[in-house]
Amino acid sequence: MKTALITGITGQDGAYLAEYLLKNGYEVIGFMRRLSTINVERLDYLGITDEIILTDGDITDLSSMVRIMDKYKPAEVYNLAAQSFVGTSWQQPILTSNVTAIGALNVLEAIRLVDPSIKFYQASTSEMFGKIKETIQCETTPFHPRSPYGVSKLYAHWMTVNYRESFNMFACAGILFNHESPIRGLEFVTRKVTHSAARIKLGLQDKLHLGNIDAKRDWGHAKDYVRAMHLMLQHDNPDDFVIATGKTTSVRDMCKIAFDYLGLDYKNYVVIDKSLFRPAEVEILIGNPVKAEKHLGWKAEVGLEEMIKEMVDADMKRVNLNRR
Ligand code: NAP
Ligand code: F7E
Repeated sequence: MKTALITGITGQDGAYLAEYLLKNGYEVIGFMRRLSTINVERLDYLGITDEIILTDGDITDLSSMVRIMDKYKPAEVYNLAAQSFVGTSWQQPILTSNVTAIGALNVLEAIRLVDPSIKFYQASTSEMFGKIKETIQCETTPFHPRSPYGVSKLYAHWMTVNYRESFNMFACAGILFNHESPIRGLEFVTRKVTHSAARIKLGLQDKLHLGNIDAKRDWGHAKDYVRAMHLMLQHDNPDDFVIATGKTTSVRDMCKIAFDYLGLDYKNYVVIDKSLFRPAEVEILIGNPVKAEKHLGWKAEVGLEEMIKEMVDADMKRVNLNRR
C-alpha cells in the first residue's frame, strides 16, 4: 500500500484528492492546522473523514513537516496548502507569502532532509500568467502575476523547478486553471453565485453583490483536476503541466447559467459593487492542456454548465436544510 501525505486536506482539492487516492488503494495522511473548531466539513461531505489519518501541523512550521514526514514516510507528497483567495492576498500579503511561498519551500526542504526520493506535487496556478503574454497560455508562456497570491505561487513554482534541477528530486508543478465544485469555498465567485442564487430562489436573499463580471476564466471541475495531480506523479519523468479545459467564460455568463437553471433572470438580482473590484485584475485566462493530454492521457470530462448545475443543486439542498 502506498502512502500519500496531503497538505491542505481540509480544502476543496485536498478532500477530492484524498477521496481519489483512497479509491486507488492509498493510505492517506492529512496534514491540517490545529484550529479551535473542527474543520472537516468537506471530508464529511464526501464521507471519508474516518478513512484518513489526520495529523496536525502548520506549513509555516518546518519542524512539524519534518516530524510528520519522518513518522509516516510517504511515497508521495501533495502540497495543496495555501492562503488561496486572491482578494485576501492584498489584505494579508505577508501571511500569504509566508504560507503560499515559504510554506512550499518548507515542504521541499523537509523532503530534502528526510528522504529526497519522495515524490512532490506543487499546486501551481494560472494566476501566475496574470497579465497574459499569450492569448492561450501553456507551459512556456511567460509569467506576469497580478496579486500577492500570484507572486507567492510563482516563487513556490520556481522553487519546485529549482529543487528538481538542483537535487534531482521528483518534483512536479501542476499549473491548474480555476476548478470548482459543490465544496468550493463560499468566497470564490462560482460558489458565491450558486449559493446566492439558491438563497434568492428560496426567499432568503434579495440581491447578489459582485465585482468585475466581465472577467473571464477557464473553469473546470475539481474532481477532474485532482486526477491530473496523481497522474503527474506516476509519469516517467518529473515535469510541469497546464491543466485546463481550453474554454473561457465570463463571470456574467456563468451567472446566467446558474440563475437560468432556477428560472430566474440574473439581471434582476446582480448589483455591481465597485468595492469588490481588485486593485489589479486578471482579465482573461484560457489554458492549453495539450501537453497533459499527450503525456498523461488527461482530459477534462465535466463542462462548465454541468458543473454549475451540480453546484446549484447542492446549494439548493443545503440552503433548504439549514435555511442559510
Ligand atoms: P482551499 O480550499 O482554499 O484550501 C486551502 C487549504 O490550505 C486548506 O486546507 C487550508 O486549511 C490549508 N492551509 C492554509 N494555511 C495553512 C497553513 N498555514 N498550514 C497548513 N495548512 C494551511 O484551496 P483549494 O481550492 O483546495 O486549492 C488547493 C491548492 O491549489 C491551493 O494551493 C491553491 O492555491 C491551488 N490552486 C487552486 C486552484 C482552484 O481553482 N481551486 C487553481 C490553481 C491552484 P484550513 O481549512 O485550516 O484553512
Ligand atoms: O474570481 C471576479 C474576480 O475569486 C474569479 C483561486 O482558486 O483560481 C481562483 O482565483 C473572477 C475574478 O477566483 C466577484 O475579480 C467578480 O476575476 O473566483 P475567484 P480567482 O481569483 O480566479 C485561481 C486559479 C487560483 O489559483 C486561486 O487560488 O471573478 N469576480 N465579482 C469576483 N470574484 C469573487 N471572488 N467575488 C466576487 O464578488
